[in-house]
Amino acid sequence: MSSLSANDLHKIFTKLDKNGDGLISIDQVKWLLERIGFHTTLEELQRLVGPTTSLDSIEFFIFYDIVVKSNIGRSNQTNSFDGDLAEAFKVFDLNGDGFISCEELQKVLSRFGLWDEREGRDCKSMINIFDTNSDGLLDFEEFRTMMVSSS
Ligand SMILES: [Ca+2]
Ligand SMILES: [Ca+2]
Repeated sequence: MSSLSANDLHKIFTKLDKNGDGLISIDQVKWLLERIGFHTTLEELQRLVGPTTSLDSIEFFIFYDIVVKSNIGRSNQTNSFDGDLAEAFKVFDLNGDGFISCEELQKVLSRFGLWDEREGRDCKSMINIFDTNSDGLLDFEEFRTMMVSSS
């Protein structure tokens, strides 16, 4: 992560403000952030800047400050955590219907040697703990809760 001085920021702003109207667009801000190692989405930026689509230089400086301090990189980690979870979910969802059934949970856990019959565990009661909508299956959100609470 590189952090820029006010002078650098001013130079960058002038460069980005191609038509010289003293405003730069959110897309340009996003592009700049990516250049310095902050990967974020337009939605995320929009949340931070509010209902505007362009920033003047003062707003840009303040915004840059907020972004660097709040460290958008952290939400990056969350994204890749979700990505890993999505991969894990696919492993469990053997028939690919978007839900993990009792049988699927048991099969996959046994495959990884994580299912111990002797403990007398039963997949239904395991699922029940996290099955917030009580359909007897784990959807991605429920699966996520299970993984988060077990890690
Ligand atoms: Ca399934
Ligand atoms: Ca469910």
